[in-house]
Amino acid sequence: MNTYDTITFEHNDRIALVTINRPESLNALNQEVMSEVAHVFGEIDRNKDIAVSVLTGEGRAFAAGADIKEMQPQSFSDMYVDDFFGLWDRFAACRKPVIAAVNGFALGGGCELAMMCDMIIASEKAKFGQPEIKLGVTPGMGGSIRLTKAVGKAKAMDMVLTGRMIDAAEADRIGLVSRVVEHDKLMDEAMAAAKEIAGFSIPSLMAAKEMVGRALELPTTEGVKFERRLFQGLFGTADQKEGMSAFVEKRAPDFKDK
Ligand code: CO8
Repeated sequence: MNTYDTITFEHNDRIALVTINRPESLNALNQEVMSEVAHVFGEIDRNKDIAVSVLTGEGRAFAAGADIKEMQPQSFSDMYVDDFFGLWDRFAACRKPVIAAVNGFALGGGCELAMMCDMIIASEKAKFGQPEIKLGVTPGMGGSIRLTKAVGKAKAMDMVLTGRMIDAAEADRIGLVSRVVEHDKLMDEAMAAAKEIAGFSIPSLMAAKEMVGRALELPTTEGVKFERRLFQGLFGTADQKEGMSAFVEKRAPDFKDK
């Protein structure tokens, strides 16, 4: 078992819970957080006992962005040669479903991190924004792409050009989040969604995540073909036989992730 300094990690009953734990800086994402999150999600991907994860933040933020104090002195060559923040691609490449439980501020890189997840369940107190323009920069962790794909040009331009924060109700209205729930029930609701997902077969969950992810990248005809191949491929699993037999026999399925 690895120990981490800037995150906590636990897992039970096929569900991993990862919490960013720098509340004194509103969970600002520095390189250590990035390395630890990338590492733990690599472990989660490999761990056959984990089907789904929940990612949240300690305190009053999910994450208030990349750590401005760490970035402030960096030069272009520092950023470019080190591929600064490139490791976040490893998190985005996690093949199992990840639910962001957004408990407060999700700003800049924090909003971008939430958007790398597969579902966003937001507390009614959550706030989303891409305020980088106020710092003389722009989104840099995929926000210009993922936000535009999630909410369309009109809202993405509004958020990226003005840097204004939106509340959970607006985030829900524009399709940025999956669900908004009462603040005190956030973790219960996120864990309940995770529990539902964790009851399914890991191969089918991975296929579902992969095909919806590809839907955003591929032209429609290619996406439909990709989906069909994955769907057909699932007929090579024992869990397809079990899931469909259980339906026919009017009983609960007993999936084996095979
Ligand atoms: N970085 C570093 N420290 C932070 C950050 C941050 N992003 N956000 C908050 N903190 C720190 C504050 O400095 C403060 O520390 P201290 O007590 O030592 O002064 C502590 O957290 C608490 O914050 P505040 O006192 O400011 O709390 P408020 O409730 O008054 O305000 C806000 C909350 C509105 C969230 C405010 O903290 C804020 O505006 N934070 C910055 C938000 C922001 O601009 N985020 C975008 C950062 S840039 C970015 O994310 C780029 C991502 C792409 C990088 C890709 C690289 C390739």
